Amino acid sequence: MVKKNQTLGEFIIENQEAFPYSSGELSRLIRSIRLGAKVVNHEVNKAGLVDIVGNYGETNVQGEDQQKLDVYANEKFIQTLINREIVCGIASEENDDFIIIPGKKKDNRNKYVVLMDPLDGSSNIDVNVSVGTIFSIYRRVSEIGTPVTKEDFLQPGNKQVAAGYIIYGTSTMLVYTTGSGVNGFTLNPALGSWYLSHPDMRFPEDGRIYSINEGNYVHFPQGVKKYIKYCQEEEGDRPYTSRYIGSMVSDIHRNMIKGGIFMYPKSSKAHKGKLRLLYECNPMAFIVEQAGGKASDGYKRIMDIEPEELHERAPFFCGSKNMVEKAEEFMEKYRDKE
Ligand code: AHM
Ligand code: MG
Repeated sequence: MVKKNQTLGEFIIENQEAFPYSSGELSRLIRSIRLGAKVVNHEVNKAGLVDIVGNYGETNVQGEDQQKLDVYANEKFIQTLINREIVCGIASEENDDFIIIPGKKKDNRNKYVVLMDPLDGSSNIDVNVSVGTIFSIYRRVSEIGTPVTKEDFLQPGNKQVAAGYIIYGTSTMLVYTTGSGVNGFTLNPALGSWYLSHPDMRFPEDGRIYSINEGNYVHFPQGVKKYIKYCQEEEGDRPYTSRYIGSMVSDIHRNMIKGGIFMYPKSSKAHKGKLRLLYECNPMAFIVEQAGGKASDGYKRIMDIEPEELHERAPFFCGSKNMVEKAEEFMEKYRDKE
């Protein structure tokens, strides 16, 4: 039963049976992410005070500049999960390859793997704009007790057992699903406790916000261009409002509350878009669907894509069901004009 203002700890205990395979392992895993989030939150909040912003001087596997807080968040989440011996493997947007966690007694019998984007939207940190952490949890497919393999991570999104995000905004929130709805918890920084502030979050079926980087307009497929023009037309409840933070977690979080569509399509510059299927699209798609919204690559369900590589990208359209379906209609209509 969902009770507003419950702490996350109470919520996890009370809802344990609703978790898939409820052995307690997944609950421990969520608790450990909750801990990592508090540590990262503390550091993110200090970013304006201390000289922590700026590039770390390394580039990640996608050839992008890494910033100090990306590295910090990556290390903290990995450390927390390893120290608590809660998972058997981790893949992160910031690491070239996945990490095998052997377990201290060399017999790690944990069932779950975690995939994460430790700090999404990190180019926003030094301008005091919200950033987020995204995580996705799967049961391993290889034999328990053996080292994890790539196949444990290359599972389609429809196999996720849990997913969530943390948004470091005007307040810090943890929003997650274990496949039976979406709940949002707000951190009380004075007490270090998370309270259920957004029980059973629902994506409005319709919305009036469209979020896309229109600076890329000339490079977009025809279907996207036509859909943008449709959003801007004076008719019925249109024109819609354009809102784009450039921090996906924040853009989708806002749209989930107010109703809207978020798009990062492919373009003539990036033929699969920018966002990573495993660390960004799948977990957000799971949350969005669990809240009654829709997530697609413009043609088909994001969570049904069979991944081939850890760092692969996918075009991403997600949000209010009717808006995503309308965008898909345009994509289909102009499919041969891409
Ligand atoms: P990142 O993982 O390097 O931070 O990139 C992902 C972010 C998303 O949060 C956001 O939606 C997108 O990049 C913005 O990209 P752009 O600046 O191309 O619009
Ligand atoms: Mg990212």
